[in-house]
Amino acid sequence: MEEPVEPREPLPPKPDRSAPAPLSATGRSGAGKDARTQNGAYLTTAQGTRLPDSDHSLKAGPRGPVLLQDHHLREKITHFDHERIPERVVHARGAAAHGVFESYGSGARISRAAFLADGARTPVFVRFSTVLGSRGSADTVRDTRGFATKFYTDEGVFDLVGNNIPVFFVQDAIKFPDVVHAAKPHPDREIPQAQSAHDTFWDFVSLHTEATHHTLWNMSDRGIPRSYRTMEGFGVHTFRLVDAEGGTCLVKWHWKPKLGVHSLTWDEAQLIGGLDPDYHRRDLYDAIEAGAFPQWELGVQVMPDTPEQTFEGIDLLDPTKLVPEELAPVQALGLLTLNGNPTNFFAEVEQVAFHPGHLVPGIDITDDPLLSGRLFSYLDTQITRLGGPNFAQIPINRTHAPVNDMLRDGFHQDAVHSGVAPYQPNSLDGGCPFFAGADDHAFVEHPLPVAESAKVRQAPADFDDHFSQPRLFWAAMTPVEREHIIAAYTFELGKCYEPAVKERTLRVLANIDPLLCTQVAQGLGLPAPEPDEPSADTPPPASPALSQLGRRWPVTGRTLGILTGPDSDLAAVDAVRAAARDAGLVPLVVAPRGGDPATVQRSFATARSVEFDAVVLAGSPGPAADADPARDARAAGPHATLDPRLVLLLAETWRHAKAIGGWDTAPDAFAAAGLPLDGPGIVLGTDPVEVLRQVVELLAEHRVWKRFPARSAIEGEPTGGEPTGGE
Ligand code: HDE
Repeated sequence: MEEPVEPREPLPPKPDRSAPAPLSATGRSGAGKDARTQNGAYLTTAQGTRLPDSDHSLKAGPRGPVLLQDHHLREKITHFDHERIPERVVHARGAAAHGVFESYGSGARISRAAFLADGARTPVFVRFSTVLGSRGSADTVRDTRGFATKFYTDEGVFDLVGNNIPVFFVQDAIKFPDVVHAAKPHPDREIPQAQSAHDTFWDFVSLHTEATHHTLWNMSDRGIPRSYRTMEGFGVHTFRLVDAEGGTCLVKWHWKPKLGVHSLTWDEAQLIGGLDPDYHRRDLYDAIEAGAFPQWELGVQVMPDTPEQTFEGIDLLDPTKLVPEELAPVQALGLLTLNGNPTNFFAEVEQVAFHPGHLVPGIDITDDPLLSGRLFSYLDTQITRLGGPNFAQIPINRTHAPVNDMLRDGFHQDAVHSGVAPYQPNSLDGGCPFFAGADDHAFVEHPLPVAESAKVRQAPADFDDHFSQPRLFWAAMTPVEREHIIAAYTFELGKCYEPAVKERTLRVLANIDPLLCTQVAQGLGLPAPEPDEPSADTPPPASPALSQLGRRWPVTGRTLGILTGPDSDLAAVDAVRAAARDAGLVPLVVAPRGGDPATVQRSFATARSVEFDAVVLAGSPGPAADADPARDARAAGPHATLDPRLVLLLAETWRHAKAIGGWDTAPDAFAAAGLPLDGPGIVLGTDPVEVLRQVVELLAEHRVWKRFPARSAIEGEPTGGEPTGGE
C-alpha cells in the first residue's frame, strides 16, 4: 500500500513477456542477457549520475525563477520532447508477439532455406496491424489487416510481410500512393479516421476497377476479424522457391489459424470501437498471458515455374488474383506458435522494421510489379521512421546470424567496428570479410531469363480482367455472408455524399453480380444499372474454401460470460467455470457488483456483451443496487424483474447470433428480456455442466446463424457446394 523507498534492483519481467535475443549490434556474438534493459537501484541521468530529486526544478529560492543551469531539467524535458517518432504511413496501428516456428521438413524438397529443414526451430516476431488508421485508432474498424512475420533464421532474417486478404487494390506499386491517399482521411478536415466509408475512397476504387476484388474482400466479414488469432494470412504475391539443386517452383504463402477464420458482426465491431478500442491488442496479449498460445500453420500453394508464369489461366504476376485452393491445395510447411508478449511496446512493436527484401537462400522473388515497388519502399521508409540507416541494429531487428556488412557510420551507429579496411578487396584486415558460395549459404539470385522486350509503361493484357475473380469470390459466399457484404456496401456508400460516386460504384457491383447490385441499390434508394462488362461464357470455378462458414473449430481461448446474481447457486457456477476451463475457454464471472478478482471478473456496470463469445445465465438476477431501470441509459427498457444491464447484454448476445445457455430460473430472465425460449442457439437445462457442453458445441461453429435465416431475396444456394477442410 505504501510507496517503497528502500533502494532495490528493478523487478524482473513478468513471465508472459519475451524480448529480443541479447545479441550484439552485429549479430550473433553474445551480449549479457540484461544488456537491453536499464539496471541499477538509483535514479540517474542518462550519463549514470545519481540524482537526489526529480520533482523540483532548480530555482533561486522556493518561490524564485527556474535556473537555466538545471542540466537535469533540460535533459529530462529535451528527451521527452523527442519521444515520438513518425508513425508508419500505413499499418500505423498494430500489436505484436514473440514466438517460434517449427518446420515439418516438408518444404525441404522445394526450398533450400535452412529454416524449412526438418525439425528446424526458428525464433519469430509477428506484428498484426490495421492499414488505414493512426497509431491511436480503434482495432475493430473495417479494414485489411497486416500479418508481418520476422523469422530470425541462421541464414539471416526472412520477413514474410503479408495481409489477411490474399489480393491487393493495385497491380503496380506506382499506384500505391494513389490508393492510400484516397483511403486516408480527407485532407481538408482529416476525417474520417481509420475507415473507408467516405467519398475519396469510393471515388478511387470505382474509377480504378482493378481494386474491385480487394474491395469486395474488405466488405466481406474478412474486413472485421474477431481476433488476430482467428485471421488467415497471405503473402499475396507469388514467390519463387529454389531447392538445393537449383530447381524452382512458384508459390503463394498462406497462414492457416488453428482456431479457424472468424469475424465480428458489424454491429459488434462498431460497439467495440467505442467500448474497447484496444480489443484486438488486448485479446492477443491476454491469450498469451493466459497460456492460450495462438497457432498458425504456414503453407504454400505450389505451381510450376513456367516461362508464362500463369497457372490454370491465372496470371501469377497479377496481385489482384488468387489461386483457388481447389486448384492448388495448401501444403503445410510448419507450425507458428506465439508464446511471448513484448516487454516494451515502443522498443519492439514500434521499432520493428519489416521488408519484403529480407530474403534468405531458397526464397526468391518474382517480377510482380507490386512486389518490385515494395522491395524499394520498405527500406526507404525506415530511414525516416527510425531516423537513419542503422535500424537493423535496433535489438528487435538484429539478425541472429553473424554480420560483417562493411556498412559504416550514420545516425545511431551502435557497433564499434574494429579494423581499418571496410572495403573489398583488402589485405590490411587480412582480406576479411570473404565472399560465400552457394554451398556456404550465400543468397544467389535465381538466374531467370528475361524475355527480349521494349521499355514501356504498360501492364500485360490479362491484367485488364478485373471481374472474373470478384465473381468467383461472390459465388463462394453462403447466403449469410452475402447478406453481410450487401450490408457493408450499403453502409459505406450510404456514408458518401457524392451521387456520382455511388452510381459509379453500383455499375461496378453490377459487373460482379446483379443480386449484389440490386440489393445495394435498394438500400441506397437508387436505380440498379445493367452490367457493362460481359460475363465469361463459363461460370466462375467453385472455390468453397473461400467461405468462412460451415466448419467446426477448436474453441480454445474463446471467452464465456457466466452471468450470476445474488441467488445463483455458487457451487454450480464453480462447476461450470471449471468445465469451461477444461474445454479451453476463458470463463469470466459477471456479478451484480465487483469483488475478489479471483472469483468475480466483471460487474453488471463493467460488462458488455461484445466481450463474450457465448454466455450462460445462472438464475434470473433482479436489478442490482446500482441499477436504475428507469434511467439507466444503456437499458433496453424498464424491466422491473431483471437488471436492465442484463437485459441489454442478453439482447445483444441474441442479436449477434451467439450461443446462450441457462439453468435454474434463467428461462424467466430470457422471457423477460424477450428471447424466445425455443429459439436456435438457446440451451436450457437443469444440469449446468451439460448446458455448458451444448454451448461449447455451438461455439465450435462460431455463431448460430440459423437464428437469422438470410432474407428470401438472398437465399439460394451458393454455387460453391459443400465447404471442405476444418478440424
Ligand atoms: Fe506495405 N508498406 N506496401 N503492403 N505493408 C508498409 O512499411 C508498400 C503491400 C504490409 O507491421 C510500409 O515499415 C507499398 C502489400 C504490412 O511494420 C511501407 C506497397 C502488402 C505492413 C509500405 C505496399 C503489404 C506494411 C509502411 C505497394 C501485403 C506493416 C511502414 C507496392 C502483401 C509492417 C513500413 C509492420 C507496411 C509500402 C503494398 C503489407 C510504406 C509501396 C501488397 C503488413 O513501406
